[in-house]
Amino acid sequence: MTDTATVRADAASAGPPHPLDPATPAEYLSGRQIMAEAGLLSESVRFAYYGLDEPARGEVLAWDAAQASRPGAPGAPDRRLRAFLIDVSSGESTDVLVSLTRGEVVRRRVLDPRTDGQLPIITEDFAVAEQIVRADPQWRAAMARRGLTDVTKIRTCPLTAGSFGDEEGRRMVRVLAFVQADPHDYAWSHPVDGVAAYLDLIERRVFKVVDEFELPVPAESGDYDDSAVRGPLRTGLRPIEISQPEGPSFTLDGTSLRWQNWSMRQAYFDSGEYLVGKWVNSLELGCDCLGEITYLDATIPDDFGRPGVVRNAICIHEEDHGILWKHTDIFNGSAQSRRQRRLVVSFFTTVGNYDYGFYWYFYLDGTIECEVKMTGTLFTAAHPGGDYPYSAQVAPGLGAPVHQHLFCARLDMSVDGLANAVEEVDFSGAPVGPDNPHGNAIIQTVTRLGTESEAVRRADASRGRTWRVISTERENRFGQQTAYTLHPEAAPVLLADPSSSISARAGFATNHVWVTRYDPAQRYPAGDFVNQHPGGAGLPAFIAGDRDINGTDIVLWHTFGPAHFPRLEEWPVMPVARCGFMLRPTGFFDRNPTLDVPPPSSHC
Ligand SMILES: [Cu+2]
Repeated sequence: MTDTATVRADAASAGPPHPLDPATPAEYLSGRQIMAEAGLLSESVRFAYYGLDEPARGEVLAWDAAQASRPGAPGAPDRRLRAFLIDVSSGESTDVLVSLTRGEVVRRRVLDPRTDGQLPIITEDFAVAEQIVRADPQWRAAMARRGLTDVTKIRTCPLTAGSFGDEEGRRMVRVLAFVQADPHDYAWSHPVDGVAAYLDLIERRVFKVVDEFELPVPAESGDYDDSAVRGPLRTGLRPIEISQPEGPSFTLDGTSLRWQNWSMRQAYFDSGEYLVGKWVNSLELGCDCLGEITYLDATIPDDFGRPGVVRNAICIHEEDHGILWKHTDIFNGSAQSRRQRRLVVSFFTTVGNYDYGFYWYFYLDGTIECEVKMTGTLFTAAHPGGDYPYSAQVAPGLGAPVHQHLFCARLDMSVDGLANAVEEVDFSGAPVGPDNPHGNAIIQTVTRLGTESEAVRRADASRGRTWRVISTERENRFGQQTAYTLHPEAAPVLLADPSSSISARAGFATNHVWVTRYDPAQRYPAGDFVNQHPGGAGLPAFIAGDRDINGTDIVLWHTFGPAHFPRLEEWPVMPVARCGFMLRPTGFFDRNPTLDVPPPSSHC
């Protein structure tokens, strides 16, 4: 194999489908048929979301155990798809659950948008918004006042509306404008500030135009494809080639991925106002990924619930990761080192102006790392010049607001079985006393989090705070409970005022850690329906019962991500910024689990 070789994963596994396998095109079509027969799919109905409804963890474990003892045994959990249906003529929004196994609709709930929020933005909303806004007389007048009379040269950006009390149950977006003088122009360079069109997506009309102030449209081009903007391409970068002459060290059977002492399955789901997985990129070998790459395609349904395939959506490969361990012994003269290596499972998605890469790393020493790569372009507005605390000037008259990227990982933990508990671990200096006469001793303080309300926690970098998920049933050779530790980055939690709408709507983001009792219905940290939700859903609601989390089946939720004051160097396209967290074994193994890793070559 060479560095340009690509291996396509064989989607068909030898065994029966696993309950966590992604839905296939045939399953999407079959689910669609069931909904059509139940009268749910009129001509004006669109799919705002359509995906696998993951079976409860207990059902999956039971099925795994049954297959291990008797391969091919029956008893797979009910195979279900979940669909969010929006009738674009009436606005009726429905949450539907379909059983493929039983061939029927098993649940159908019509949402009340005032309390439940709205379904995610659908693909056609982008084109519909531009068409309607461009035709609106009041908005055209606002543009004309700024000298912008050719509306075909104005691009519109439909932003989810949030919840500020002016929505009255409408399904709506707030539309901002950017000038794109010609098809290759970079619209983000030219925001038309001070004007927002409020668009009702069901009535298909602009019901309000806010025209607050007038600032010049920034003129400088940000088109980084234009040699006049970027200058001549630099030289001197000689090729880097990565080759694995014997192929990668992992195997993929269907969605069952095995590498070293790891085994895992891939299931994906989607979330948010615009969705994330829906906008997954098709990756290109040699451009997005280098080396010995295995790709998985993704099946993504469109607005009509018809399955489409995104080629090369998920990238799986191995990476050298520098030194694993190394020591030169001053007494016995032994000098040895080992290379670290990691299995990488990743995808990239484009959500509006930003491009996000989600990377999961699995290391030889049992470490799991999640890394989010943030790139793409800054969301821009006009900048008034001078010292202005709310945004950074990145080009003349062009500002990029100070903002936060806050992600929440739902970590469905099972450390050595289902009976787990979480401990908060802080470092501190021990007080001076008979045990510590010189005041130089350092100790760890361990606090068990007993209930959901006790487990709403913030990181504390000054104490090196981590959280340890322990098995309450299994012990290591010293009788300590086996554990995995969450290492946070301790960036700020949500900085918006506690009285703000966003604070209520993104309650999950007001703390770094939450722990809940496992509940298959509690999957999304801001609740199931984020778009225009008035607030209070998700984690704050999940913990309202203050359940016992000590020695039971738990879920650990971790909020992470940076506060971002844009740099000049991030315009017009942003070099990748990274954030994430690590999970490291802590007394999970009885000693360094990588002593058996061979030296990288015979002369080492
Ligand atoms: Cu940012």
